[in-house]
Amino acid sequence: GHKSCVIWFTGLSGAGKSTLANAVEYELHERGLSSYVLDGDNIRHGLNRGLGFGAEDRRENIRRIGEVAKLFVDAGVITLTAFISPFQEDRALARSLVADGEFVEVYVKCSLEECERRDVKGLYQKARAGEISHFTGISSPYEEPDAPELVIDTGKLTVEESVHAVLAYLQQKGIV
Ligand code: GGZ
Repeated sequence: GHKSCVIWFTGLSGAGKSTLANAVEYELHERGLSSYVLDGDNIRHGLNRGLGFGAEDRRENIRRIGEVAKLFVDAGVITLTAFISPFQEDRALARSLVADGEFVEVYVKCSLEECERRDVKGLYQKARAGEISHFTGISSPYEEPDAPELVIDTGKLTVEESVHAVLAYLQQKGIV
């Protein structure tokens, strides 16, 4: 058995949120646990199609994701979310929707320099060239979490080490 919860990954574009969320989900699935990843592929292209990247649209994006995550938790699923979620206030709202101890905020920490060096999708280059507006870290702020349950420094840890750190936390808290 396990407790359902939200594992909320936050961090810059290219920090490794989706990679880590999916790798953790794989391990939970291997252990026979019910889990699911919410990310841009299944949310911004579906439910939240039409929302952009201004502060108000990001707030609405995160609010809806928080509400969906709450429903998944009610259904007994360990729910992993991988969104930049740059604003403290919006993350706090998502946290407030579930019970104490059911929200595990994971700050996927990676310097802007490193994210920009990786530039997996070429978005930073476009943002620097002014082809993408409101780009997080370039022309839109990222507010670092004050008191996340976990900080994962993907500039220093391998994916395997990062997954291990998340699983160790979940075990320590009796979630898995
Ligand atoms: C940030 C943007 C932008 C702007 C498009 N700013 O690396 P990606 O491509 O796959 O992840 C980014 C994703 C961010 O969407 P989120 O829903 O996670 O953002 S938020 O939580 O702030 O609502 C990036 C792409 O969308 N992208 N334009 N202007 N990222």
